[in-house]
Amino acid sequence: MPSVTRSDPNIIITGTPGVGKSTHCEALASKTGLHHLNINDVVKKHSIGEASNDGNDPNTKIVDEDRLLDVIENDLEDGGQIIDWHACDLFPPRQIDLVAVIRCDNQILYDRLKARGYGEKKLQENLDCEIMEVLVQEARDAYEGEMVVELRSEKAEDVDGNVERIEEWIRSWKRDNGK
Ligand code: DAT
Repeated sequence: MPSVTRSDPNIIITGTPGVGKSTHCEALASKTGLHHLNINDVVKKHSIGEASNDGNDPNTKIVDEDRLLDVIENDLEDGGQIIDWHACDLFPPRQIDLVAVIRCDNQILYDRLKARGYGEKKLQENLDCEIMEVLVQEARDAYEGEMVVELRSEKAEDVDGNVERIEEWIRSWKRDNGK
């Protein structure tokens, strides 16, 4: 393994909208003290999202990925980032240590997205994304196999179990990297 300079790992928490990314990131950040890097907030703060032509949802943004990477470059270099975003293949593999793809049963996901007020078209697109395992495939295409884990987030206790599992992984990353 090449030696890394960051003293804490960078972890991507990804998955279809509504699966529980932010819930996991918040819980993990409060347990570990690592930083919840919410890419939605970064996009808003730096105005690097343009409204898409998708008339279905005015909030859908096309993100300028080059500018996004420029803006977060120093954070990734420092390490200790829990990256909260529904895409993962834009982040340079050399700066990423773990990719957790959050998964959720489709009926539960339907109910969560409905509760968010998603329209039928956007709802169906997101359910298709989950059924087709789009994010799992993207993660497996972009990162080495052992870096990618799938975690289910259907019940409240799933979050606790997943966070404990990632905390254990962080401890072992630190041991392996002499941190
Ligand atoms: P995301 O960030 O992937 O869009 P979220 O963290 O905002 O998802 O979660 C969407 C909703 O689902 C929110 O109301 C919290 C709820 N939720 C997420 N994971 C859950 C779980 N394991 N058990 C119960 N509710 C959960």
